[in-house]
Amino acid sequence: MALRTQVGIVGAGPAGLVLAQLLHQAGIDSIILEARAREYVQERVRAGVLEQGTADLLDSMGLGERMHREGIVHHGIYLRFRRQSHRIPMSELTDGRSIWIYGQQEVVKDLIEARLAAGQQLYFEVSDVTPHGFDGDSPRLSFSRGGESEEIECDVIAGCDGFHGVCRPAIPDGALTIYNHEYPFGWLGILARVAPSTDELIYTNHERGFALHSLRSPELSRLYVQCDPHDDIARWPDERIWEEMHARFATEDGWKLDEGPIVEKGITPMRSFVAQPMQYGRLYLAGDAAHIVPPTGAKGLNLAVHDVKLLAEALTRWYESGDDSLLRGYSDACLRRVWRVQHFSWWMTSMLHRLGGADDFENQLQLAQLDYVTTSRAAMTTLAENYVG
Ligand code: FAS
Ligand code: PHB
Repeated sequence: MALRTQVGIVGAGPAGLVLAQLLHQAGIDSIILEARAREYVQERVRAGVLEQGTADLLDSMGLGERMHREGIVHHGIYLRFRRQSHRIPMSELTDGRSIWIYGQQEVVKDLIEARLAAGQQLYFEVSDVTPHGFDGDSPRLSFSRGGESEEIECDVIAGCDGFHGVCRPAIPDGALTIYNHEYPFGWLGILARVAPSTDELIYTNHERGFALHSLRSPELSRLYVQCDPHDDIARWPDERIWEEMHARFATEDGWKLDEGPIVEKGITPMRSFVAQPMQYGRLYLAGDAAHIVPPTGAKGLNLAVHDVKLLAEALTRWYESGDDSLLRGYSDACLRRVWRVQHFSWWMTSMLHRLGGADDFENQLQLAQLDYVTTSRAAMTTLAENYVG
């Protein structure tokens, strides 16, 4: 006997979970299918910065309580180059908008808890998820759960299954235009049980490569260094990681980076990717299923949330009035923000990372750009309004 719902959602990451919550609040029924176990999804260490709009949306969904209690509001960031730090006063430049430091895994925990507490359907550890019939008006999702084959009949499928999911590849060849730009470097990220050595994020351009000092709590630091995207994490013992961090964050005034036990480390390759249009028939792609940005602009999660906010609004209008104009315009509406964010993330990445093989001329251009961004109010404001979203 097939299950029946209005919206079949593939993926319980930020995109799928926020979409399901927004639909639930609009009285629209959905089922989420997630390949991984709940523990895995909730412990995956990924994004750390919420734009003002994302934080406001969590509040509007009644899910901001723990973010307000445990999250940290930031009003600026530092750009560090030539061993000197320069603060970008983002809130001052954007009429008070700020960012929230609140880990993606915490957002996911809050959303899953709310979903299950409301008795809404979310199936973990499913397999063989396959979208069918989305080129007509009776799409279905087949999948396996506990060794049993099952099916969901729905009106619409939301592909929120990330870059390696099954929904985008299910769209017929030739229907999508793919834009893909791979960078010649990746990020080695660590989570260290030590109080952050800074009050706000530090983005560093150094001759040895980019470094970022972020944080998760008063006791937990999140740091990254630019590395070879194909490097093996086994070649990065803690001592080497800290040595590289000290070298890249060093300043003329003797600023000190405190070390602590590294509790998590990993290497993430970097790419810019867009699949358009972000819809095909009754299948709608959202988040990393449709686009990937380099994390330098702290945008991935926030862009995913923006997509599903638009998708939820479009579906709500369609169910309430039969008007499908927003659904028909979903992809175009998302892509305006996607390409703005793609450009900003590429710009931040290009300005801060030492491009392998770049000649001195290109490094001088980066430093000139950094000098301008940290001395011109107009240039600072451009960075600030893109960063806070
Ligand atoms: P997600 O990938 O988060 O979620 C997709 C979900 O679908 C996953 O739970 C997956 O298990 C599930 N799924 C996949 N295939 C499936 C299938 N066949 N059937 C059922 N379920 C399936 N962004 C930032 O802003 N800042 C950062 O610092 C940052 N760091 C990152 C580090 C790493 C290692 C990675 C991979 C990404 C990082 N990102 C960062 C980007 C990240 O935060 C994404 O933008 C964000 O997770 C996007 O959310 P979703 O679109 O929901 O995709
Ligand atoms: C993080 O805290 O994980 C983080 C912050 C800013 C970024 C990327 C990652 O640009």
